[in-house]
Amino acid sequence: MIDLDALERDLLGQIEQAGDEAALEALRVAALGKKGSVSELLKTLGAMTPDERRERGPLINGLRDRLQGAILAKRETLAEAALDARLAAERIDVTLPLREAPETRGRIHPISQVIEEITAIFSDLGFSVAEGPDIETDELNFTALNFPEGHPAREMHDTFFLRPDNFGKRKLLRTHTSPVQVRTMRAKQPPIRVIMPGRTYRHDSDQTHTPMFHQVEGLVIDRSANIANLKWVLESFCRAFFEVDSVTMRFRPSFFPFTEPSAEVDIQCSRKDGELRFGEGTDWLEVLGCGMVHPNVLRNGGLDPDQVQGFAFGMGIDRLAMLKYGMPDLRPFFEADVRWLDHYGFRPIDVPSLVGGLTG
Ligand code: 2NL
Repeated sequence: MIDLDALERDLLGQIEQAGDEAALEALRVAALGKKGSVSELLKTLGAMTPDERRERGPLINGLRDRLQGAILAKRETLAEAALDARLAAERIDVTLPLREAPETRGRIHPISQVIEEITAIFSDLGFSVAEGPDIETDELNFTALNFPEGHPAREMHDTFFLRPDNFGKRKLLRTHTSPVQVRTMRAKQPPIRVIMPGRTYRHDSDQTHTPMFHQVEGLVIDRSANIANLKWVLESFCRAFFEVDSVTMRFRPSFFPFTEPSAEVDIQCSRKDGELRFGEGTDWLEVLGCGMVHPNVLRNGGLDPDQVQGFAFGMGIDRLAMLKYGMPDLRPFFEADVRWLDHYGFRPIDVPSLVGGLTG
């Protein structure tokens, strides 16, 4: 006859040792399942004499009940242990700083920021914004702007030319944003007050030049637009852009084929301990070029120089960004280095406006 005490010790020992719920379930099936060892023992009761059954019945049933109890208790212990392990593994430290969402994590490139600043300032002065294609015709980039055919000024621009088309006409990457001004003159009637920011291209590359750079030009045309108006517009712009109460400007005579007279404009500044300050000091910093629109350019734009006149100006955005934000080198502007952008970039919510403050 089978030793029930030994069987119970053995099974209880195994239950105690079960490492997880699957092992425990396997033990339950092996003992109490349909063909389990204890179930088989219960089946033997039927073939016993009534006396035997009276003696063995309670023993085997008792064994089954204790095993069931032990399995139930062990199952609870294992479930608790599994939950503890999961809680430990999935623990979240709520005191850690939040990772920023993409819309606040991203940075606006300084050039985009400066274009927005310039646009905000000129919008306030009543200018609208125009844009044009980067690939232009020779006619719009040069001829209409009073660069005569074969004139050395065309060479001075170090132009990138595209392959000539079937008619022998070669397009080019615009060397300045002025073609947009001609397009504007041809499309709109004066009064015209418009700025055009955009990419421009010249075959030039060193510490202070990149083959692609950014310009903004402005154009004002009406019956009486004059040099006094030009000076006021440029002074207002510089005060707003450099965020100072007053600037002293110097207009030096210069030459551009598309303006007459022409001037280059410096603003007064000081350099103390490597820090550049505007509106004071004894140094001069060149910031832009300007002039009265040449009568030939007005004519090429479909306007009558006896009826209307105007002024125009142009400046390099990249250089303005470097000056304003103290960036010593132009080249990282176009290297797409996220670490540089993290340092010099602007938060997307810092939208420049004259009421909110240009740079917050
Ligand atoms: C500079 C100087 C300038 C203009 C751009 C212009 C355009 C037309 C007619 C007349 Cl359609 N002028 N643009 C005028 C003077 C100067 O740019 O140093 N730019 C970076």
